[in-house]
Amino acid sequence: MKKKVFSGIQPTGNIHIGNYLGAIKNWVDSQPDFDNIFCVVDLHAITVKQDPKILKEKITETAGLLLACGIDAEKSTLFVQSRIPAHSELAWILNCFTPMGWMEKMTQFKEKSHKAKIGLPAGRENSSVGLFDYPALMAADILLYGTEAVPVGEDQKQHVELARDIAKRFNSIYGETFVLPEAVIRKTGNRIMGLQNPGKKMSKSENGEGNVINLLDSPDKINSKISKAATDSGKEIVFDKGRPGIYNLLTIYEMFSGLEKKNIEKKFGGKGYAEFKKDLAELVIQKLTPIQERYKKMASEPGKIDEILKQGAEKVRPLAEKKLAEVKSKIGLG
Ligand code: AQP
Repeated sequence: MKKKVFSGIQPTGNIHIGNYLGAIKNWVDSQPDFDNIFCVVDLHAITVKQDPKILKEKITETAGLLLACGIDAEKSTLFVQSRIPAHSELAWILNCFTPMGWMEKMTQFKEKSHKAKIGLPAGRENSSVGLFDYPALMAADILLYGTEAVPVGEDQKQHVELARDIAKRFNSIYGETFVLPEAVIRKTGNRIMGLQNPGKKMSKSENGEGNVINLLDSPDKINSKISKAATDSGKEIVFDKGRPGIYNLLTIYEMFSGLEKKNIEKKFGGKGYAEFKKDLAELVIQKLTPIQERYKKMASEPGKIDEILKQGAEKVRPLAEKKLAEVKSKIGLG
């Protein structure tokens, strides 16, 4: 029996190399070994303000990019979260078993809440209850499918741990119901930082354009963004965590090239930042070009991505409904 894996991505903007190196690449590589379910988590996306027309486009684009990155619909299941109402229903039930104190400890809410706009005047009230409660929905996503492993970037580890705690609590009250999930985090690339502000993670919605390399960026854009990326006043091209700019660029190089750290340092020993950045840009362009080509081909075939998503939803629906029925019956709602 293959291990059950679930992971999701928000259609909140342009998918970037942080999402790719921290999560998607892991998902693609793990396909032969695991029983995978991947989800475009659009209900999570609406925890912050979205333009409905753009959101609709981004749902399809995100799914198309996952497929272009190598998610194979024959080996893995890909669907859109809101098409399976059991996610929302289980999230509500889990809310009622989650102590406020547990939710209040979530650092992502603290980081996002002051920027998360839902259209009210400036101030703390600008963040939605949904943003605060995001981890309960994520727990529902994971627990509905008997998930054992959740491959994510470092930023989502705390949410997976919360899902595990909620599952444990529910099981201790009602008996064995949920499988306890574990976060799977890559040793390298689990937190790709912004190019201009390497003190903050690369993010779809929170950084300026120059901070992020999007999977669909043109070669010119990639060249320009990498050439302007922050380094420092030092000269040596070495993996030194005390020099976050160059460390981040080297990590991106390591992830895309598959070379070992010591070999990368050797390759660029005695060379300057400009030469390293030029090589890095070439490497990123070389790795992203096939993804972009596959994406363009897929996007040019009307209805193809939607059909894959429809089939994915039909595959997971009975699993989700069965687990929800079990939960409802145990708590007296069935
Ligand atoms: N900078 C990052 N480095 C490594 N992994 C990352 N991930 C996100 N940013 C980085 C991982 O990508 C997966 C999908 O992320 P998400 O869309 O669910 O939401 P997020 O973590 O909030 O990502 P963003 O890009 O920062 O989106 P916004 O700006 O909309 O919040 C996750 O596994 C995540 O860990």
